[in-house]
Amino acid sequence: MQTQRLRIAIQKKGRLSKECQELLKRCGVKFTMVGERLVVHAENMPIDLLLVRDDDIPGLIMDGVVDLGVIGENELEEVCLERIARSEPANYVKLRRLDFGGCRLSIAINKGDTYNGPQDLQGKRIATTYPQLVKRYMDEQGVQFSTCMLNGSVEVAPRAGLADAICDLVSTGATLEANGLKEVEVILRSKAVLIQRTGDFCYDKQALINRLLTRMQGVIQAKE
Ligand code: PRT
Ligand code: ZN
Repeated sequence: MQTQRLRIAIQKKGRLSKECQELLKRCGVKFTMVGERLVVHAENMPIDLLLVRDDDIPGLIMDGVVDLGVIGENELEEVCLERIARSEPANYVKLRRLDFGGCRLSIAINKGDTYNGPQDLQGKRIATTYPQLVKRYMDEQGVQFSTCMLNGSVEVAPRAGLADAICDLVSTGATLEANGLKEVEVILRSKAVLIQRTGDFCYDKQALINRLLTRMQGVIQAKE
């Protein structure tokens, strides 16, 4: 169901939501967040904001349910690999990389363990929320491993005896430090990105996207 209004999916609550809302506001989109609403209508442009869990954003784009979305590259690439593995549509257009949400997806092991390279992970169990990205990396390295899939508390898995290593997002490194872990490999460097569904847009929608992109360019450059 195509609507005339441009649909943009953004994270409802979390590390990307504040900066994402700020960016849209600086681009001149006027809106007010009200309670637990899923859809927020912009007041001055034909734009609807869809407020969802970040995990849902890549799929909403790849299924063509929304027109634009803002998502971390880590989540985007994981979902993409997952959908390819299930033979589901996994297409999208990356419009631009944004200047927030920076982090890296890294493998970490117990501080006391020695490490000379990926081959030291041979036969080990790795706890992660990103099994597809870990598999891609380990396949590239030709190293066999097993997975321990966790959607939270990944950093406690080695201490709890659930895994030998972890692969998780890192920004300052404080969480690894607090859990007696050390970062040994960076497998992905990630930032928030603006993505678009594939397929055609009506003239007005395309013109609105172009206008938003031009403004975004200006907003981001002004900050640099
Ligand atoms: O509820 P919802 O599903 O929408 O949110 P979420 O809990 O899945 O995601 P959220 O809000 O935590 O993160 C959203 C996105 O922010 C991620 O997908 C990344 O693209 C980006 N991002 C940037 C981060 C971090 N930095 C980050 N440091 N996401 C998570 N972390 C976590 C990390 O998992 C670890 O637990 O912060 C901890 C490490 O931080 P340091 O500073 O101690 O290294
Ligand atoms: Zn999430």
